[in-house]
Formats: sequence, C-alpha cells, structure tokens
Amino acid sequence: MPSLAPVATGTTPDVQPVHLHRRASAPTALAAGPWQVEAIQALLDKPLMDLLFEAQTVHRQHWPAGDIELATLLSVKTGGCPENCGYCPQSAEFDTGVKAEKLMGVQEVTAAAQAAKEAGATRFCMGAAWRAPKDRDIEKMSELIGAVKGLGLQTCATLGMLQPHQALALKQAGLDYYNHNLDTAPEYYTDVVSTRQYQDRLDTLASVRAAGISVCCGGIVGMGEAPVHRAGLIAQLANLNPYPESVPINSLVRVPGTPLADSAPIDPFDFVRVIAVARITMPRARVRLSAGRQQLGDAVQALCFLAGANSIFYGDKLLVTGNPDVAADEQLLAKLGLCGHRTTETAAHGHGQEEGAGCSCNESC
Ligand code: SAM
Ligand code: DTB
Ligand code: SF4
Repeated sequence: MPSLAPVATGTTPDVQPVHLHRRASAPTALAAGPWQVEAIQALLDKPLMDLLFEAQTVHRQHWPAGDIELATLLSVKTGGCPENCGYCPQSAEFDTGVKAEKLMGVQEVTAAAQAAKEAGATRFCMGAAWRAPKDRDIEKMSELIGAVKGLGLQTCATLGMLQPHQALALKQAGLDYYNHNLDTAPEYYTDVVSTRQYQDRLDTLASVRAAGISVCCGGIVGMGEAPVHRAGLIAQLANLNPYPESVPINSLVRVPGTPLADSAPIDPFDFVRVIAVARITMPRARVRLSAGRQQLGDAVQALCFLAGANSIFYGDKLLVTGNPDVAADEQLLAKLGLCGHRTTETAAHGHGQEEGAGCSCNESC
C-alpha cells in the first residue's frame, strides 16, 4: 500500500547526516528510509559547484548523458476553474483575461498531437481546468486519450482530483501518466490555495498509483516560499513510495491578475538548486524543467540540465502562457550537445532511440 501521509516537516536548518547516494534501479520503494526535510535543506545549502557535481554524478549513474525527453502540452479545456490556486491564470476567481472554453473535440486534439509528434515530442499531455472531472468528462477524455495513444505517443493528462474508479477508467483508455502536483510544502499550501487540502492531492495520487498509471508530480518555486518550504516539497515528493516517475519543477509564471503576480522572482541559482536536489533524491525520475523557461535564459537552463533535468515542455505554449518556441529549443539543445529528438523510454534502461543526430548521449542515437 503506498504511504501517502504528509511527512512531518521541521523548520530548523540543523545539518543532519546526508545520504547522497541512495541508489535505486527504478523508482520503486524507498531505498534508505524517508528523507528528512533537514537533510534536504542541507543539500540545498551546499556550495553550488559541489551540489551540481553531486547531482550530475547521480544523474550519470542512472541516466544516459544528454538524453532529454520532449513533452508537449495542450490545454484541452481552458479557463473557468472553480479553484483558487494563487498562481493560476485559469481560475474563475481572478481577472486574467483567460476565457472559459468547452472541452476540445477529438479531431482538433489529434491534429495537435500529430503536430507535436512530427516536431519530435514523445509525450503529449492534456490539461483541463477542472477541480474534479465528472464521469461524463472522463468518458470524453478517454476518447481523446485513445486517439493520442493511437498516434504512438505517450499519453499524460492533468484533470484535477480523481476518484479511484475514474483513475481506473483512464488507465483502461490508455493513459500512461497522470500529472497532479503537490506544488509546495504542506506548511505553505494554505497560503497558495484554500479551496482544497493537501490531503486531497495525496488522495488523488494514491488513486492514480493504485490504478497502475505512472505518476507525474512536482511543484512550483518562486511563489514567495521560504527555502524550508522548497525542502519540504522535495521531501514530500521523494517520500512518496514509490516516488513519481516524472517530477515537473515549475518556476512561477507571474500572470497579471493572479494573487501571486507580484511575487519576488526566485534567484535563478536557487531554482537550479531545487532541480539538483530533485535529481539527487529521486535518481530514476524524469526531472522536468517545466514552466518559466522563458524567464530563465539559455545559460540557466544549461545549468538545470547539468543539475539533472532531463525533460522539458516542448512547444510554443504551455497551457495558456508562453514557452520558448520549438526552433529556439532545437537550437539550444544542439548548442549544448543534448539529444532531444525522438528519444523514447524503455522499461529496461529508461532510454531508447528511434533516430537522432549529433547527440552526445552514450547510446547509439
Ligand atoms: N486543474 C488541474 C490541477 O490543478 O491539477 C490541472 C491543470 S493545472 C494548470 C497543472 C499545474 O500547472 C498546477 O498544478 C501547477 O503546478 C502548474 N501551474 C499552473 N499555473 C502556473 C504558473 N502560473 N506558473 C507555474 N506553474 C503553474
Ligand atoms: C506542470 O507541472 N506544469 C504544466 C503541466 N504540469 C500541466 C503547466 C504549467 C502551466 C503554466 C501556466 C499556464 O500556461 O497555464
Ligand atoms: Fe484550476 Fe488547476 Fe488552475 Fe488550480 S491549477 S485554478 S485547479 S486549473
């Protein structure tokens, strides 16, 4: 039975013994007991070069060098959400200019997924601005999932809170991953959203896991949280048992009209630190450098890859906000000698290729 109770988080930054090499061949059971928040904070506080070296060392023990997963997002049901997540442009409570739309049809979604595939994406993630889908929404989503799966893409969806029978229906429809973020530490959660509880998120994650769907779960930094809250978020993620297969780390996109629009931007090196600590604590997870890449610039993104990020959102748009365009990402990956094209995961070693050029990864791209 997965253990999904919130882990007690301390606030003292006492330095505890840090276990840097908890190796696990797959994101299954916790190898060496739960991560303590203090131990994670000690990692976050390390001299940056030491932290990067450590993270890259762990990365190379578990992943081929240079392999970057490309995941494309599509907002299939935009706006009008009844939740009040303080970061989100799609909440009906905030005046952000995002209009509520109906769920997209199968033809439009299939065309977008086909275009993403042709551009090189291997995963297609459909997002809906729902608090919790109704059963009839799950039926319609099942049709979309089947169509995307039929193109040979990995499927991912993020639809809000799920009941166990809904997760099972999505699994049957062919859903590979479900994205449901914990967003921040439990202690900071009520500062960000009041229309649901942290435990609601954990319950949905348990339903997803129980249905046999791979878990995509991460968070956002730059929401005014303290460093201890970043450590608390990573502890929550790393202590999920098993930890998520995909861990998206978002840098807040400050959208005018949202309560968090005036948050002080995070120091880019602190963002890199969070990526590095995600890599060290969850060695076999795909750590995704997610929202906020437009603000980071090429050099900081390169540091994120050095810190162990091995996935990006790929395509000109996230859900409703912008993302670096495909041409810019192709150039960046080529400049860095990273292999972002047509890499696919295999159960055996997490990396397989259909084709690729100029790649520096250790496999025969
Ligand atoms: N409604 C569903 C839910 O909340 O799980 C799915 C869509 S929601 C937009 C998916 C995730 O996007 C959120 O959990 C949050 O982590 C991220 N997100 C939303 N707005 C963001 C922003 N302005 N900046 C960074 N990440 C954001
Ligand atoms: C995730 O962690 N980040 C993505 C995806 N999962 C669904 C969403 C980012 C949203 C950024 C703001 C927007 O465009 O709505
Ligand atoms: Fe709704 Fe999801 Fe946005 Fe929260 S993050 S307001 S649940 S769409």
